[in-house]
Amino acid sequence: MLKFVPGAPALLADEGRNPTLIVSDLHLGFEKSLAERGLILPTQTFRLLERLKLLVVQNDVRRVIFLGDVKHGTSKILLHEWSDVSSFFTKLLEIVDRVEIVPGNHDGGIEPLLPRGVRLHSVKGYAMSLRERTIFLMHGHTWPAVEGFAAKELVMGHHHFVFEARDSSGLRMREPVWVIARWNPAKVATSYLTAGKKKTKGDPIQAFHSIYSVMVGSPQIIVLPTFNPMLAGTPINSPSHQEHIGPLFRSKAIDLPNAELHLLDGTYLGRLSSLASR
Ligand SMILES: [Mn+2]
Repeated sequence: MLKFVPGAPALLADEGRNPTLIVSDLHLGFEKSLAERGLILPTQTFRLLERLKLLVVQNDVRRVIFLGDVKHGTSKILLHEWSDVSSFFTKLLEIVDRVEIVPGNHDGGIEPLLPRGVRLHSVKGYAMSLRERTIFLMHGHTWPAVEGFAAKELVMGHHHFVFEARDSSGLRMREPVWVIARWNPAKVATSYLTAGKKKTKGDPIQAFHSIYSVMVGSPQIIVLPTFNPMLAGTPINSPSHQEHIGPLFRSKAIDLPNAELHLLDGTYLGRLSSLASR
């Protein structure tokens, strides 16, 4: 069972006594890129660590899984990331047994920064068994591994979704949102087959099954808001912002009009189709 942590951009995968905490998009070291644009901010790494530790303690967590973009620098490792990222994980490992990362597009070259004991999963995601169910965990910048198409739940980050509203005087407010959606199985199968340059004649779900031996299901898709509250968001109700759109959303197989939006405190905003024009 997956539970939303009230007031926090975090999920608990409940396996009985000690649930697993799932978070995404910390972008450790993001202050550096702000400094390049003139905004000087002290390092936020250890504030984020304290937030995380609080959730660990409050929920008796023994295992933490990061759904990518743990760090901010992409192609090359920025100098200050060496010490910050390492000590972040070293300190986290002092209070939990297991720390795991499903890498995102910002996590290139992260391996040498990680202390022993941190497990790195495939960039295509990780199938987590939770009692009889499989929950597929991924970052969201790539297609999931084929086994992800059969999961009961698909959890990802990457998109940094926020809900944007304007009041009558033109003031803009943005709030991080949980996005819960479904895909059209035939459409997603077609898009994946097309992306892989496979023939798509006939029933795409059958074609997918005969090539990959996986039956495309109809998972509940959950998109995590960023754990780092200081990142710029992508307004899901404003189509002009497409910066973080991964292949799943780009394929248009996800039923966005019927996607359900919730604020971090649990407030249900409604379906996107009823909110988009505000
Ligand atoms: Mn990302």
